Amino acid sequence: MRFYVTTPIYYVNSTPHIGHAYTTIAADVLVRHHRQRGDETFFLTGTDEHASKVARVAEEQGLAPKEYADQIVEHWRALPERIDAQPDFFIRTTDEGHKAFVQDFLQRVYDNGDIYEGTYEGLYCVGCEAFKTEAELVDGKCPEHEVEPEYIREQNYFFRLSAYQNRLLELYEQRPDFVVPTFRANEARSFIEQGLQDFSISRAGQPWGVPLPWAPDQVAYVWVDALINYLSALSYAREGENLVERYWPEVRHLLAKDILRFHCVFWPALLLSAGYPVPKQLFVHGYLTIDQRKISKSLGNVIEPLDLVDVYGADALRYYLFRAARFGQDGNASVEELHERYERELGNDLGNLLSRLTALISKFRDGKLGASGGSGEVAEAVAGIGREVPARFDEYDLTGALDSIWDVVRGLNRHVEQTKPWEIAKDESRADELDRVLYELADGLRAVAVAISSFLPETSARILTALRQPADLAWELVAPSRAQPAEGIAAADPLFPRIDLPTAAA
Ligand code: ME8
Repeated sequence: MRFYVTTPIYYVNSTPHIGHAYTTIAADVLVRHHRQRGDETFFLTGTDEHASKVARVAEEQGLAPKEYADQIVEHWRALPERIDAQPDFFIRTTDEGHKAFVQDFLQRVYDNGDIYEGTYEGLYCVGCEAFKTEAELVDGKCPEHEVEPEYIREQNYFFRLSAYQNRLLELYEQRPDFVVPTFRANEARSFIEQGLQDFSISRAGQPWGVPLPWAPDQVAYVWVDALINYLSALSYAREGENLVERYWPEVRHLLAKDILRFHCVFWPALLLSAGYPVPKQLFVHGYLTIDQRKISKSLGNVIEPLDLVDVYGADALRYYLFRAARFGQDGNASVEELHERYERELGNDLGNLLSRLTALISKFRDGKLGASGGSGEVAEAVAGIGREVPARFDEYDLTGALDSIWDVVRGLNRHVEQTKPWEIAKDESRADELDRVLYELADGLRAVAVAISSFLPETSARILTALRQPADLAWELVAPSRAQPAEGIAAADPLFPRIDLPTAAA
């Protein structure tokens, strides 16, 4: 199996915030999980640079747009590493390889007769980088950015989106899981059913962008330029190789609901026109809010995700974001809740389990773990997540995957309380029983470490090391009785040490 996942490419008019980290982490969790299943994976993220708002910020700073982008892109390049994400390629829309591909793509659409010249007269929201109709405004303002759009009149080129209405409806008819969750597919479909208007695919008024091959005095509309990244990257990410055939048919786009129409309507139509297959699947997640407001650069209401990572570590943030909201739905995140879950779920449920278990093995068995069969409750629970978690992942239900794994973590803690290894240890005649109980617990925690590794890569490795188990993360190992006999197990340091609630970040 092949699995190619993308994040939106982010605007460089500002620096990354937790909302961007959210999608990038989700993509990384998915990709790591699929690698565990033995899939051949590719993970793409990057930056969208040819926006008018980028040119404007550059001008405010007295820099040429490219000069400005070259500086700020370093913050974006640093994002994946700070949150322990491992993209295979980082695309910038200012890459020469991308620009050449965009020109080729647009030429194909042009040659297909889907582009015509016209006059655009109307409103444009620079925040959305989108043309707006009166009907989309609330009190004359863009509801997303809370600013009045600008009036534009210019001669430019239009894409015949209206000609694709029926083909798009057929696509949604034939592939009920083209867009997930289903309520998002319905949203896209009803937008299509209302009737599609042709849209402008070029801008005459601003020079920052990719010149149209047939009219180089105009640049490609930033959204068209940006969407093509998902395809263009495959053409030059690996020198001397074209990955388009290998990965394009397997692409899954991750995005939030703010950019649903561009991805679920405009993009498949552009691909059909240029003669490429439409994406395999799009997953549209909700917004993360703080105090019920969208965390957004334009509203000046921003949590700096890198700050939370400095305090709690990347693993804790990777975990918490899929607890704050059921992945897919909107949800509210707060530093207080992160702190509380860090202490209760990561520190107590998972961290203490490892500390207790390694202390017991060290104290009563001199750090040795013998081979012993596992059956019964713990083994069943482990076999259960071996089946259940991949099914959750196949539905992008990252929160459900965490729920399943956490049931086992809690079950293991209950098992410690019920079996009371420290009591068994008092009675020499129960030595075999103690061996069996310690093995069951260690084996269960080992399987949990493998299962949780896509969310908590660093913690997972620490647990396996503490239990003196191989670092192999193959999904087959999320099964009972796979713990290897081991020696030298010592009482482990806390996985999630106590932290003072940071006041600055709250
Ligand atoms: O739209 N909650 O870039 P962008 C959840 N350049 N996700 C959030 C979020 C929040 N509060 N804030 C941001 C663009 N995101 C275009 C995309 S793609 C061809 C071009 C995430 O910098 C989420 O994935 O505004 C959202 O769709 C994306 O960042 C928007 O990033």
